[in-house]
Amino acid sequence: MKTPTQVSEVAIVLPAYNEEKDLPTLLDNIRGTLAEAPFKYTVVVVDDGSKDNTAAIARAAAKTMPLKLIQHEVNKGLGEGVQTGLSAGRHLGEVVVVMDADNTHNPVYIQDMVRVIQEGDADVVIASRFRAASVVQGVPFFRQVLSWGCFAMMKCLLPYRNVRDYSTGFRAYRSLTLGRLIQNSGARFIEESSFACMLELLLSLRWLGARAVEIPYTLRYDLKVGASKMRIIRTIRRYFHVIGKYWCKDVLPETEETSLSELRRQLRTQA
Ligand SMILES: Nc1nc2c(ncn2[C@@H]2O[C@H](COP(=O)(O)OP(=O)(O)O)[C@@H](O)[C@H]2O)c(=O)[nH]1
Ligand SMILES: [Mg+2]
Repeated sequence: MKTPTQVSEVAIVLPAYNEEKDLPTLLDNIRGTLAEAPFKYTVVVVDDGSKDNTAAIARAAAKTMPLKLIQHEVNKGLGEGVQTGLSAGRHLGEVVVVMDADNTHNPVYIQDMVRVIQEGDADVVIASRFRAASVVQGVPFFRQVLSWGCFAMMKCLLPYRNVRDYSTGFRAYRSLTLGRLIQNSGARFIEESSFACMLELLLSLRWLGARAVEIPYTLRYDLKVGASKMRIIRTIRRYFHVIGKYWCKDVLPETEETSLSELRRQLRTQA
């Protein structure tokens, strides 16, 4: 069923930890790219206890563009950063886009993602590395193996209709769907603090029966100046934890949340 939605405002959430090297270029690009957009936007920078000038950069940018800075006093991890950003962002627009603050995700795709939600075909739109027209530049070999591994495991164990890229952070969410998620899971709707939070969030949307659509894009990892914050071994460990948890939810008889169970079962069998 289509759910066409008028989108007049969009929140762009940037979870940021020590991003002083790449954030200024990204903010300039957002300002330039969205100057003529058919919607208003607000950038939400979630500074997660950075020790560098990330917060100062965001504060200075707020004088020249619509930008809200939210700060965690101490570093809480990507999961809490994304949760804080989504919780604030859903009140600032009909759509919330989350993207890396390291200038590897080009804001030029935001309008395409918003259009898909506006046309009513999706509740979450994923900028995917695994579509025919997608290009990945500069990602280390082992990191590519990791995302392919995640894709393969998910296709076998927890397939989500239309989805190939399960672990990327570059996604757009319908705010109403985020509201449903919070209603269902509570204010702490992301439990993972590690990078596996992106997988957890997607699986909780799958569980809700949210519709996903992917668009191709070019990942410019070669533009990244700062170092990656991902702790690879920890992320792999947490992937297994998240996959195990949701796999059990899928196969074990449901003990709670029975109201939507039939709809979920139908959507899962279509996947
Ligand atoms: N809030 C928050 N964001 C983080 C943390 N660690 C990384 N990030 C952000 O998460 C995004 C992804 O991290 P990044 O280093 O780009 O990972 P990579 O692109 O996968 O190598 C970036 O926007 C980071 O600033 C953290 O501890 N807290
Ligand atoms: Mg990145």
